[in-house]
Amino acid sequence: MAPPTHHDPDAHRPAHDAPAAYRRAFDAAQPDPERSVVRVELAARECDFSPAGGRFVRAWGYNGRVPGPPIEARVGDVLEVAFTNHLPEATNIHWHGLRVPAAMDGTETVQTPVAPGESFIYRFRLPDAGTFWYHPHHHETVQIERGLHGALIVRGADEPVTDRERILVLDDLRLDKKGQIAPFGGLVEGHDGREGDVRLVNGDVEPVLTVAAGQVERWRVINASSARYIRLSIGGVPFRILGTDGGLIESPITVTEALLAAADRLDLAVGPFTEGQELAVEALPYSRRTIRTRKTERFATVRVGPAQPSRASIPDRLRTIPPLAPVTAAPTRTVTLGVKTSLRRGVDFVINKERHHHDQPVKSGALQVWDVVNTTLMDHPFHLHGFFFQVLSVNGEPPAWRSWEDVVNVPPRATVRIAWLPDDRVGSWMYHCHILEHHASGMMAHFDVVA
Ligand SMILES: [Cu+2]
Repeated sequence: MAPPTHHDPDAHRPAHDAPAAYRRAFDAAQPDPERSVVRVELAARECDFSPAGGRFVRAWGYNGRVPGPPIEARVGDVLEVAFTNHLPEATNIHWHGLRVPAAMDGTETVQTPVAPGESFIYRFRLPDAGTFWYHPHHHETVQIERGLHGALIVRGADEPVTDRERILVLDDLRLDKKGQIAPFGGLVEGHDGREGDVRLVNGDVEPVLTVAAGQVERWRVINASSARYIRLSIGGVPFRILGTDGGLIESPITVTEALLAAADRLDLAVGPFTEGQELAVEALPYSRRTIRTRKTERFATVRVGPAQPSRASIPDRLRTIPPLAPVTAAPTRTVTLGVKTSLRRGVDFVINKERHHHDQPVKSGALQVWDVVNTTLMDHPFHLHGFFFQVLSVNGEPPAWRSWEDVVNVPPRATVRIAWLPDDRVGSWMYHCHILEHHASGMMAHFDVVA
């Protein structure tokens, strides 16, 4: 998107009462006076797309595309999205991972869903660089699955230099015998969450990604699946993790695989390769203790073409992430992910034993240390709206490196301790499991940030 510019005085909103660590992160994001307003028009409507290059699948897309158009901007820009709903049902847009004001979070708590034929303007400043995404927060099991989701990329001033950048939105679709999106529901789907056998990269089935030999690419990977976990491998060769949900990590980490829970993002440095190499971009088996299990499955193929000169430069130090709390910090709250049997629905996914739990408010500037306790026998991707957190420990063990996250996987019977700081963005927020069927079942909670 070409960012047209005009001066916007009210976009500058200091976080005056946020404690030091968070304020530093926020100050670093203050826009310069030359910042831009990025204006985007999004319309949700029924559309056809052909993931297998043949048969058309009836879908719901933003601007007639699945996934929706990527929105690209710079830190400090103001994003203004004029949204129109041409769907046969109400919808809204949640800006996943963005530190927006509560009123712009796009949930039903803060906004009446946009009725068919109606419009709404979302407008907020982009304080952080990173790989984010947008999707409805209404009837998600159907709306996101049918194709309503897109990437939102915010670039910072000091990004590592790579030769090429790709956005890879990974998704899966469950099609019926007629090749159309299968009807929603059923016991297995309610328990496991919906997974499909058609695996998509940017709406294509197993595309070939041609990479020039000798070059290093930045891949911004988004797991837009309803429920699927992707244990990502690139032909088994090493690649570097540069960033996670909340932007760059402190130093690149070299791995041969990385797990993306549902709604997770990872920024990777991939390559260099040698000409003629062919590598499978695939999901290795990962058991999240579901009824249905999966083998290794391919998402795409990397084919390495003739060499091109490289100007890639990835420093050993990407940025500093000040720790929000010591690993030993005592929890201020326990969030318990659980299941309950239900005569009517079979099983309910709950938080603190309650469907659609109402949790206690938190105070602006008061450090939060939460134990997210999974009492169930399956994994759940925990998502906090509007704020990044740091993982302090998983079952008492500190993680190998520090990062800002808005999604963390909570393994079965595990306790994940997170720390986060509510700033001055008072209002209604929520957290929930990002397996869409679990969220819909009730594994979510509302809470307020109060002054
Ligand atoms: Cu869940």
